[in-house]
Amino acid sequence: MTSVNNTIAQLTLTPVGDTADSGVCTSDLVKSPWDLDTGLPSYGPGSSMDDVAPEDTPQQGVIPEKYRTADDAELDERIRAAQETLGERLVVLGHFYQRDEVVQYADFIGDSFQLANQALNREEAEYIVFCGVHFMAETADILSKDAQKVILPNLAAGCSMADMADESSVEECWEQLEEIYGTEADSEGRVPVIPVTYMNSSAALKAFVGRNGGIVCTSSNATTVLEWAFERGQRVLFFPDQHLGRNTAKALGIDLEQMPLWSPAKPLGGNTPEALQNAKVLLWHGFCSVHRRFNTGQIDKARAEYPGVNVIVHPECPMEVVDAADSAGSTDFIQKAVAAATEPTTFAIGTEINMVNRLADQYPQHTIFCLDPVICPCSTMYRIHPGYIAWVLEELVAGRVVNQISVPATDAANARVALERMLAAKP
Ligand code: CIZ
Repeated sequence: MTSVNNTIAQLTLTPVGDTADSGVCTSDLVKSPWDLDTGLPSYGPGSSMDDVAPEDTPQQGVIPEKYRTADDAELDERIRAAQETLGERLVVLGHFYQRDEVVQYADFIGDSFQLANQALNREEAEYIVFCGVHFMAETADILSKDAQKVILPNLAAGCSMADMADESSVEECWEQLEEIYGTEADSEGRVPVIPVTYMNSSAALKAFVGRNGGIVCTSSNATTVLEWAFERGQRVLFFPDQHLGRNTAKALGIDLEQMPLWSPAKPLGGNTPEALQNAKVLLWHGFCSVHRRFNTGQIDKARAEYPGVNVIVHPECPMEVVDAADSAGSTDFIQKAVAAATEPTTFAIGTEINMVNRLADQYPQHTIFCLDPVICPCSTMYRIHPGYIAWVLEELVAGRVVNQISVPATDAANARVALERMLAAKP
């Protein structure tokens, strides 16, 4: 069986497809992220390069030249030596979407749910170096013990989807919803609205849902979390990812007409009071720039070229893509689906390219390729580079903590409530 292994070798890539962004996507970031880390707020080359980054997006300062000019072998030596010196005092966590050059140093690789559990349970580690993006490091800080320090190797590793819902817009939305629905529970004790935030959101928003009776979800437990919410509320405000919200609610049998989109810049989110009265799930106008690139044309093409292909996509993809796929699920679901195939199978996968390429390498008996022929990586995940890892680790060896992610105590306490509800709601 051939392994169709997509690479990120192209430097200038023109997106295709009706839902793709209009700009040009480049993978220059792969080589030298520090060239981008001194400029204006932006997500850098990659899938979210056309998204507007908030003014206060964390920026990464310049790191010493020795890390910027070192070759792969030298960085490898430095990182491994520092890991050896720090021993049990250090744990390195890596997200599935990180590239291989990074995850090779991880003590544990997983999705945000699994990584949150690691942060909760690695009590022996003084330092948690998080190879992922900002909201994941915040979650690790919230769940870990006070004495533990969480470090994000590059502060510019954010998430454009998480930035699409900010605290003040959500508070404003909440006030409008309270005016429409009131605050009284119905005869079954269900409150008018339960806020549900996707893990891909700031700690401030996790705190918001914590203090308003809500809960966090990830793509691996969104169904369980929505069921939890409907036991306690008449409807749900779901942010920031409209697609995960819509796909999950639709699978639970909720009518599309009862899922209005909430556009934060418009009064009542752009809805009529009647539409809001009828609503079961209010979907925030947010999306993942990697996953919205997938379209049904790509699925048709895969089916035409590879009869019998098994198409698996992530639920952050648009609804019509999820509907046209054979199955949809989180990164953990995708990984398990490939691992479970006993016969050589062709898989067309709709999620971030690093994970697809890793699966293709791990399972050479299968043909595995990314549905999107234009390799447009997650720009923020790419901000983590071995050069930054070497820098933060050698600073730790020298007794200095750089790039610590520390959530203010009040937010941390409220966010923890929402996260613990999620961990407890696990099926
Ligand atoms: O939850 C995560 O880690 C993300 C971003 C996706 C997934 O499906 O695991």
